[in-house]
Amino acid sequence: MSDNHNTIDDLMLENRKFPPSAQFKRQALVAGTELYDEAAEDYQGFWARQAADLLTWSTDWNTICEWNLPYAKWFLGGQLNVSYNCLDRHVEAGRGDKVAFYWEGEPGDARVLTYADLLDEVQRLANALKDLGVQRGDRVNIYLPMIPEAAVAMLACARIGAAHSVVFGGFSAQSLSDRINDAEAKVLITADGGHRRGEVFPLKPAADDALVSAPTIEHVIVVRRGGNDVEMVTGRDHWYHDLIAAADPVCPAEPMDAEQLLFLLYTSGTTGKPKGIMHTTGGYLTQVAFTHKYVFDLHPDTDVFWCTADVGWVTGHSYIVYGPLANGATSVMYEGVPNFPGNDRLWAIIEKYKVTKFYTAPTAIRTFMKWGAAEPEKHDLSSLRVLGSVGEPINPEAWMWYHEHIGAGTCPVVDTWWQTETGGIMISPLPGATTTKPGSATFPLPGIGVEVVDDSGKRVEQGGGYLTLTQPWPGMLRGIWGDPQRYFDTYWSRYEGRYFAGDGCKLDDEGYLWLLGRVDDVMNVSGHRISTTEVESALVSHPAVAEAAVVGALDDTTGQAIIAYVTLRGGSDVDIAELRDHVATEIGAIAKPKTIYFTADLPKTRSGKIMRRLLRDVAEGRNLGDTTTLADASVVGELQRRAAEATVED
Ligand code: 7RM
Repeated sequence: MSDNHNTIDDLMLENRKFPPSAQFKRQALVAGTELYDEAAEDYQGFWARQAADLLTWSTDWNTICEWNLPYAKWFLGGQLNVSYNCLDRHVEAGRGDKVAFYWEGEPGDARVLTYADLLDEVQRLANALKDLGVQRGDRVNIYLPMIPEAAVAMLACARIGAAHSVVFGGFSAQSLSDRINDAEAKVLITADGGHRRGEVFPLKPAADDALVSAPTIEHVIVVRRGGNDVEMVTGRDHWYHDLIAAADPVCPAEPMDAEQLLFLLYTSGTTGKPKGIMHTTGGYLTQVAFTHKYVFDLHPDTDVFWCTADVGWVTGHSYIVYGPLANGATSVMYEGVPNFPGNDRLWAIIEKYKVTKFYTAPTAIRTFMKWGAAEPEKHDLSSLRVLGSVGEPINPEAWMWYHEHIGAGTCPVVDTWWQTETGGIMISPLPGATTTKPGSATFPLPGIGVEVVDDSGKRVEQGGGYLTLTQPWPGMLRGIWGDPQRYFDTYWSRYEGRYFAGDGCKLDDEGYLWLLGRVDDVMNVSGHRISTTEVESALVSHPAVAEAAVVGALDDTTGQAIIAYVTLRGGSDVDIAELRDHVATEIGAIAKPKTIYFTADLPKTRSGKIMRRLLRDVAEGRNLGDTTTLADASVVGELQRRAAEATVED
């Protein structure tokens, strides 16, 4: 435990280590320290070499990085086109027939799109957008299911220099209109509906509702996917297939300045209105191409890459669309949920397409644990080579389960830490070079500067603290759309000269980084600052537990008391006293939950992150705040009812 009570206590000890196998190392792009050494010498020169090696520029830059805190500009004077880099250059090099996407619809239909197919459709849509009056610098909103047209729409915008703003298809009409209005978008690209959990969910009706209060939208392009009835407003609404059929097939990619706005992506944050995170062209594409290649040890001729995120999240932007396509990779894109028609759908897809690199979220892994190892055992997963994790801290037991039951004990697991704001992966193992420890994202990637600091900003060498980034990186956000003050306040005001990520983090005795969750979630029990992640990991290390969410609730005696919500693995049973003792044994009596509730589900955001703020509201008997970002609002109602009952029993 750390003696420094101004930071976060370091409670959990995890000793298992997994070096890359000799066999993996032999074929790996990086098996030694060469990239780290090069970047340590000169990080800007390192990124410049990546930009030159991985991308095709129409004009060379004259300045690698101009850094006026908090604003960075990368590759100034340089010009390139993102859509050219993702499509044309691969086709020009004779790889037009290579598969870009194996797309799998939820009902079982499938499409195969080559690089040539994508290029053709992107050029047509780009021309259609121009015909509708979209110009360089305009914003286009995208509100689509997980269909190839989502990638086409993003690339068509990039081709003509319009910034896209993708809104997750599960968000409400209100969320959509808020985001359209903030961005003042001219065009909306949506669909009639999509398939989810065996049903068609309507999108166009929600878009119509949003448009009642979104006056900047002049035209709406509608993809037919759900087959549900929709109303089309004459003059405003156009079927995608009609526009594509009529469009001029040739739309040359125009060079864009490296700092041209590529997209806005809104993140909700904990309070206030969503922030439009700004990403630009050259630096962003450099970082996503670099990280996709090296973190996943990409062998583009043989790999089939699958990132299970939705394109509505940054993970989908960077590792379904821009990273894989810039690298000329073959990817899988899947429309639906992991349990339709059965709990083995993802494993069936891996077997069908012989997926080699699989990238998913801890929330999904813990759900697979709950469903049991018999599901993946029904399928041949022997094509897999690397497994990735992103979105939340991965508990050591979930890491082990992933490694053993999905990766057959042989695939390296890369736990990748990053944010919407960072654009691409920042902290991660390189699978051929890094000895991993279950639950640790290990080390910053080459070219990335990370330091853990205490409350006063003093560097922590070992133990808990706050994660900061010490130097600009190419994919960093360029600001918050329309709100420079909020940009400075949120990220650059807490520690002078550093980016504050908002995450707790500890360093172990070998310099490994262990992410501890959002600092807003850190608990204070009798003056000990305890991370929710560590108590959750202790709970998940009990064989009966699949998933746990831990919060600090106000307590007269201890300041805050630890309340745990626990989901059991299929067929398991355990009593509360045993679980409390288990936590005490794993990390110490101070971290023993005062109360444990068993629950079939936990409240999560639509991207799968546990919403501890709501659980705190429940535990402290408050009315719930904003629940609009919840994936399933019924979950908290049930927990509230039981919290009320428990209070009566007390
Ligand atoms: C990519 C993404 C960002 C927040 C971030 C963390 C958490 C993401 C990890 C992680 C521990 C990880 N973008 N987070 N990855 N925590 N280990 N490997 O998720 O903007 O939606 O969220 O997610 O708290 O700050 S995001």
